[in-house]
Amino acid sequence: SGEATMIVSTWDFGAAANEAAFAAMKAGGSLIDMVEAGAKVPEADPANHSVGYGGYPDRDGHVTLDAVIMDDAGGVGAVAVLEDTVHAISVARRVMEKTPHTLLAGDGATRFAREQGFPKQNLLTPEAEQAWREWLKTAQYQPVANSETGTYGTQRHVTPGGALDHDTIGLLARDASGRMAGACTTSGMAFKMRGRVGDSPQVGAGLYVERGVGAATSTGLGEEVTRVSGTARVVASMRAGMTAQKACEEVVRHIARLRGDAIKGVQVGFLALDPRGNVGAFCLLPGFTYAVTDAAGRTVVRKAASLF
Ligand code: SD4
Repeated sequence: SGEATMIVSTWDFGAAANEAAFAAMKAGGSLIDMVEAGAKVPEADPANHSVGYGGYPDRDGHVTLDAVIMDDAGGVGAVAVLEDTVHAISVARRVMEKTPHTLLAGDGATRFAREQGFPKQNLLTPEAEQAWREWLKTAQYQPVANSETGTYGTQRHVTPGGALDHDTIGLLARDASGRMAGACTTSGMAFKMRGRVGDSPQVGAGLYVERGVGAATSTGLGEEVTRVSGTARVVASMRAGMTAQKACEEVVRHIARLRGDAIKGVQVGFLALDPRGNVGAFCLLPGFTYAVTDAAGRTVVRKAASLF
């Protein structure tokens, strides 16, 4: 059951992130500390080609990161198209804490990261560069549906069409009193256009948190989430009385109705948490998994139900 869930995150590699978030809580950290610590795990992992270091680049060969962090008291910070910095989520947190703004993008975001002392680092690993060079042979932008094999880190691969599985992390946490926070971080869709911003760093698309109501995050083809303000919609449905599960189902059905054939073969998944620790998850296509950690620190990976 979802009773007393403390941390949930997208995909099976979320389990390692949840463990880091739980450890941050045990060390006396705040909810923001927890979600930041969790998001940093895949950001630093070169085997994850969709987040941070080792992420696949845009079509011009630049790795550009999108991230957002949010609490339930109006605190929001985000970065989009951030370059040369591993921990986009930590830069997003600095935007929240040190600037009068909620989102910095592009060169300004990268410059802010340098000013804040984040080390400059090339994020393009030899492996990611090789995948990009392979992709350049056809240069077809064809995002394919994400799906999990059930083993950490093995689910991302280039398909014959040149597209690949691509998994963002969205992480939601609550404390024993029902306060909540969330984080979402990604390198976005592989081989995207330069300057493309996905759903992940946009409040109400990749992440939304509302005190006393719920929190939601998304993964999959970001344009399909941004188009409908997906996580804002999930939380609005919860405010109107739907369970976290029903709210995730409602937005997925809405996207399918709205888009019809345009979303054939496209994956979008939503994950939601309410202040009592009930979890909801739903997606367009089979294969979306999520990691759930309870108040005792036990983590399990579950498979979300899908519309198709
Ligand atoms: C994006 N939503 O940039 C992200 C990608 C993703 O699992 O979630 N992949 O569109």
